[in-house]
Amino acid sequence: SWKYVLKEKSEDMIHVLQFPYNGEPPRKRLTEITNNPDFFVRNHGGIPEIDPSKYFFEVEGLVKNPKKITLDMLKDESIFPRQSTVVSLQCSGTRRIEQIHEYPGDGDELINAPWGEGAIGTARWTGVSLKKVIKYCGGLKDNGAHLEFFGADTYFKKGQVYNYAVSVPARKMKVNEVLLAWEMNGEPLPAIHGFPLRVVVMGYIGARSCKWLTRINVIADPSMAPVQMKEYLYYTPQMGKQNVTYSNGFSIQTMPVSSAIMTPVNNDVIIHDGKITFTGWAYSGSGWPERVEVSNDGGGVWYEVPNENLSKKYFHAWRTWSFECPVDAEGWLEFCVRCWDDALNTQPTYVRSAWNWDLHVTSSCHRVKLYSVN
Ligand code: MTE
Ligand code: MO
Repeated sequence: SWKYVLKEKSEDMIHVLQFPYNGEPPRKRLTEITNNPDFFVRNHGGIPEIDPSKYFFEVEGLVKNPKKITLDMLKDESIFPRQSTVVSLQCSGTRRIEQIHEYPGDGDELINAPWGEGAIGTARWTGVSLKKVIKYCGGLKDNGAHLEFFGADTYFKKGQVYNYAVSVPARKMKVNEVLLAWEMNGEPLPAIHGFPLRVVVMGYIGARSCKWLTRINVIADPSMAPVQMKEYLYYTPQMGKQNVTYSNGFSIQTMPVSSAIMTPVNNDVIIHDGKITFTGWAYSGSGWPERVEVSNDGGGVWYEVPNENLSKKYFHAWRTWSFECPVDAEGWLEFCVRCWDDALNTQPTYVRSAWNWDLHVTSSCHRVKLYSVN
């Protein structure tokens, strides 16, 4: 994978894991549309090399007319209408480092990546809605309720080799929230992001957006593959090693509302005239990020970020924001951010109320400590 990291990623990527390669950009590179070289990378195994001229994917299982579909067919606008949509992808491990600092436990994810605020990014993805592809295949059979995606990459877990595989409920496809994409921000998908074709599932955990797609299998129940059944499970905060089993975790799908401060960063010394400028992102997998608030005293008093300081609204993308926060006090101060979405969902105040055994979905208010010189 290193060859692709050098070729396709920015020099200042933070390498979170060497192999499988996992990396995130420094926070300041999280722009409204994230540049491809700055987009975080989450891999379970290696990066497969695929010849696009020989490439096809299969649609099979509980579908009326199983088919093999090549890239040329998918790009043929007389068969499939093309769609271009701005979508954020967020790994459920985003900001895991805060849970590790709270209490690392000894769950499976301990061997996993200690992500910061950068395991999320936003791109304009171009491709074809999976709904059109399923329609082309005659539609689902009556008991076809889940769509299982297979990647060309293999990975190892506990001595066994697997192909990457995950599934999403068919209703997600029916509402046009699953895209098969070959372009990322107007460029062919970089190899490291799934060339030649990947799935983009809007509003869901990044794990469902299968890269290097080889097969779509329509099934009656969620995928039995280990990534679906044994990873990306959320346990209640009371559960620990005495009582955690795969069957009592629930599968993470829609991402909750969350946000983060991108600048300044923790421990910065800020010399100012009564105002400190903050930038950040805010995202909700189930709706629109409507309101962002910043606190200058650890979550007591909240200031609303004016709407004109929030970037454009896209249904399945974050909004980046900036805010000049009033600050009178001097010395070490704790600032934090929270977002509200259009269903009035907001974030837990402290990381301990979001803590869970596998250290997923750190959606509590993001905090930075700054030294204020006024
Ligand atoms: N698809 C395949 N085939 N293999 C993988 O390891 N990782 C998933 C998902 N799709 C993965 C995959 C996870 S956990 C995430 S968060 C996203 O890809 C990350 O997408 P990116 O690397 O393009 O940012
Ligand atoms: Mo992920």
